[in-house]
Amino acid sequence: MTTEEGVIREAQRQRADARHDPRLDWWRDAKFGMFIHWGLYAIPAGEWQGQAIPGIGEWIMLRARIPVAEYERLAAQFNPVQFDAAQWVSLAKRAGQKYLVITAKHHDGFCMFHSKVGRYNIVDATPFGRDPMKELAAECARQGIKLGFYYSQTQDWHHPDGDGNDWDFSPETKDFAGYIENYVKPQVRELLTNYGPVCLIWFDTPKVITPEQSRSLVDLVHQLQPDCLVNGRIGNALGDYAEARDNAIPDTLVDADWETPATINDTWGYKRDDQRWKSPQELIRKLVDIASKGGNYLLNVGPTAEGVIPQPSVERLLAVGEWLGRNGESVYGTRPGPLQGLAWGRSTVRPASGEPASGEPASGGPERVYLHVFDWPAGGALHVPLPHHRVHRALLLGSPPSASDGGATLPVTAGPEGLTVQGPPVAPDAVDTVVVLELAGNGATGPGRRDPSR
Ligand code: H79
Repeated sequence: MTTEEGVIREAQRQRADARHDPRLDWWRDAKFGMFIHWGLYAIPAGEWQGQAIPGIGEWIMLRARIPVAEYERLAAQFNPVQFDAAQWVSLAKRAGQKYLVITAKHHDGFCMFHSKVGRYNIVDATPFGRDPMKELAAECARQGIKLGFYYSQTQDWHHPDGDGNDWDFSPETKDFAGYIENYVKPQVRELLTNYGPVCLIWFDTPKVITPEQSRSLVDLVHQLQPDCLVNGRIGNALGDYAEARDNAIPDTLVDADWETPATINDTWGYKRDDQRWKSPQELIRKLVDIASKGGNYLLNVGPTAEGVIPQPSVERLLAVGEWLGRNGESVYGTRPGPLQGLAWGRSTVRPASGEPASGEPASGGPERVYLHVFDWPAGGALHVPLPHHRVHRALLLGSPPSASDGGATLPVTAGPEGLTVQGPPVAPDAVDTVVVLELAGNGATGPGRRDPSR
């Protein structure tokens, strides 16, 4: 068994130069994105011919072995009149998400964009007749959020030569190379030509794709839009950053550009009976956990066939956004903190000014270490194992910045085992109280420090 960290490190080892690629700067600072899985599978919503189909909702065609001719008929019913691009983008913004990635084509092969390569797409095959990707691209530009597309490059259960459908098509007679050349590439070209700047293409489940095919897709993306990132699931250890397994968070810091794609409940595509919603606390702590280990959190919503993002998702995203509204400084633009494996929480760090994190106000000062306290100590005395650093001051994030304000700074005492920060007896925030340590001088604190030679 390979560990999750092992998978990511292996991917990164093969592209060591990428660690400092400035094309990823915005993405490294973003930390939090919205994933949207939306397609025909939202109509059956986990149920086929009166049977509940186990597993994730967007896999229903495979799990129920639905013939292409039958599944295709869903398109004639797809009319998401409640779809409102402005609302979706606004939700992502209020949640504090900095980029949005939506399924342009998932494994079922149905194109949620207007493709000229075939008619199995939302404009040509549904009564809806609109191109939601166009509308989202316009709204993302208007509201200032980056847009990326999920595109299933290997699995396509609708295309006779795509991978995965062995109930309609015989695997022996498939021309997979022809499918990549004559279908995938023209569609990737459409996505990168017709929708303005695309921040990334999110490929998935590489399976049988060859190194040459992966390479040629990466090259095509970069040729069309040099700044467009490619995620690691293009396969064959290529791509601009590494992807953790679905819903998997590494146990330890990973020195790589990596991302965890994750669900709020269990499914990606809308599934009516999946009500196993994670709590806001769980989501906030996962975001912080991921940021503290150097990753990004791409958190999914699965809108209904009417075009509505389920209310439990909305509520949770707004709760995360509310927390970020007060504590965003400790997440956006940060790097893994000097303290890893803390019993009571996590740490992130903002490098001293002169190394500003793009998109955030320059810190204009010393290095700031953020202590994310999940489990507030009884009595409020927080032990911080940072023995070699002199702390200029400690304060609760969100309290007035003036050092003369007695309510803002917290008393710090140094001992042989580290520092003790005296906070209030009761946790100011039961989910995650952020204590800021401002380090005196040019503190070089380890994992979060950038190599000044690069
Ligand atoms: O797009 C989402 C998933 O559909 C996709 N990746 C995320 C981002 C994904 N592709 N493959 N997988 C996830 C792994 C799929 C595993 C399972 Fe199954 C699908 C388990 C149950 C359904 C395949 C079919 C394995 C068992 C039955």
